[in-house]
Amino acid sequence: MKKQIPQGLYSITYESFSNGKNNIEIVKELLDAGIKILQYRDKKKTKIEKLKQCEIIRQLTLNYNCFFIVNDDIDIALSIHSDGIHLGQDDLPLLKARVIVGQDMTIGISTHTPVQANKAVDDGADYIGVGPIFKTFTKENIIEAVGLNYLEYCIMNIKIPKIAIGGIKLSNISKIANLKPENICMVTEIVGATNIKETINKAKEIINNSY
Ligand code: TZP
Ligand code: MG
Repeated sequence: MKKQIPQGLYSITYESFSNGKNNIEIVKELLDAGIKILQYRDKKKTKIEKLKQCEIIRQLTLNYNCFFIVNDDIDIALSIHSDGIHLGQDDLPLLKARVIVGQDMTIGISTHTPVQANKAVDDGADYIGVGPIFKTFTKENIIEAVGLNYLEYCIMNIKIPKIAIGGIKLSNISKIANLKPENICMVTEIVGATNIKETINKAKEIINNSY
């Protein structure tokens, strides 16, 4: 059976922005701080390096009852039995991915325009990424910010869960939280924080106060 995606803060790994800590160390901190939805994303490692980290993280996320999503690598996702896979617009198309992963695995799709969002829904996505809302230097191929308007469009028109992402910091998260997307993702603000737990607690407080 397909697992329900938890609402709230959505975390993504990014080792090179993690103050010298590796993904495993970061994930342990995230789980201890109560993160309930986590995506493994690493654009620099080899397949075998990613697999080894994902095997460890799968066990940790099971121990902490955290929903675990793998970015890009469908083969890794299947072999470690992750809860989900996240794909971008240039990855294997959703309909092809669905044939491979089956009905029970969650598929998330990054979207940047209303056309992409509606297509993701029509093709059976379980959630969409909505962004980058603000300018971000975290993504390798920097995409122009899509702005709050696109998030507003998705909130009004897209019925599956929406994950707001891109350039979101403690300083601007309330602008996002006020629109009440199901999930909000901050990448570097969390993995690069001096005190990860404190940053997560502050973000949760802002999100909770807006509901
Ligand atoms: N997809 C859209 S923006 C982004 C990804 C993976 C990176 C967001 O990182 P940050 O550090 O929260 O701006
Ligand atoms: Mg991808």
